[in-house]
Amino acid sequence: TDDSIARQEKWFRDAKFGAFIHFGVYSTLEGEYQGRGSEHRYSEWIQISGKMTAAEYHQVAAKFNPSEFDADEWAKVFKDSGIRYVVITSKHHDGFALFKSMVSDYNIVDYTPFKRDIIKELSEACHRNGLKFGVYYSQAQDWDEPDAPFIAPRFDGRYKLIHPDLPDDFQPDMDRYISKKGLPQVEELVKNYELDLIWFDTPRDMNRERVKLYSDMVRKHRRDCLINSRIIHSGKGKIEAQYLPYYDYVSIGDKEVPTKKLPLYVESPDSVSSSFGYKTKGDCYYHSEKEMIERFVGTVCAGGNYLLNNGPMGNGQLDPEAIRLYGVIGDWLKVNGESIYETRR
Ligand code: JFZ
Repeated sequence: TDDSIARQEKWFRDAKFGAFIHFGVYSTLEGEYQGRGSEHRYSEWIQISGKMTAAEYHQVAAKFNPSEFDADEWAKVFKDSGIRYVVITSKHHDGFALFKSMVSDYNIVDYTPFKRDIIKELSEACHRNGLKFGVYYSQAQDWDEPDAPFIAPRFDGRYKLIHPDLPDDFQPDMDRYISKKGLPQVEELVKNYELDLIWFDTPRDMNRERVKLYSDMVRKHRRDCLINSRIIHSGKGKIEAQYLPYYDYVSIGDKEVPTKKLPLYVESPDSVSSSFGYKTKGDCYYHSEKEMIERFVGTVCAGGNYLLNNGPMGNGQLDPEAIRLYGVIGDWLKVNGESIYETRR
């Protein structure tokens, strides 16, 4: 583990405050499709909760045009709030990539009128502004790929609803998905972008071999790139030392309080609201200023990093209420930053 600590170049151990960003096709739907789906907490799950077929979702994707997106503006807002690292959804469970990909044309450059590579623009803007940059990549779950089988067991019948043209006897093959899309896209990300970390999620059906494929690919091209623990199931509340070679730090669950000795370092992912993606429909609430400060202070006082999510709007602008809540923590840091940071900037 000495080696992994060295790999981190220590920045993560004293970052304290990061910005998580859930942005994609779902951002334009704001939590509802044809009157359906708004009961789900998370607007980024609209393809499932709105019972959308892949073809319907493609139509929304083909119109995705966040013309107001300005990477430098985002980076400045984060920097002004005392944020030190940024993690954005390069591909969420819907399978749509926010980066130019040769592996699948289901990406923002090839599939939309917008045609700009958001991952490229944001990574450059972050580094220009002295922020570390990483991407979220949904490695196990891809609703656009019949082979990525997450929804098959969990959502009875949903599988055929999303992909109605699949033959009845279709057998999902997760290894085929990983070799054809997951792994080559992760290779594109680590080769083509300057990544300080990669954030995997919902590791359903991830076994040792699959995890090793992904982590070896990341390490091969970018030795210093951190990998979070959600690349693999380590058991709820339990941190298994045997999995350590595969990741560098632990992203705890939203309501999880770790009870065992923690390896290396911990990060608590959270959101300014009850959703990760931008949501205006149905039940959705933002946290109060008091809650934001309590959650932030609770995390950093336990020695962790607070990765606070915002969901930008479909037009590409940041959500004004999210900017305000980041500012609340930023103001707290202006007064108290000196006493919590080891390193100055
Ligand atoms: C997952 C995603 O399904 C969700 O859309 C979002 O990206 C979030 C950051 O990650 O949802 C989770 C995964 C794990 C927990 C909670 C929500 N957890 O362990 O408490």
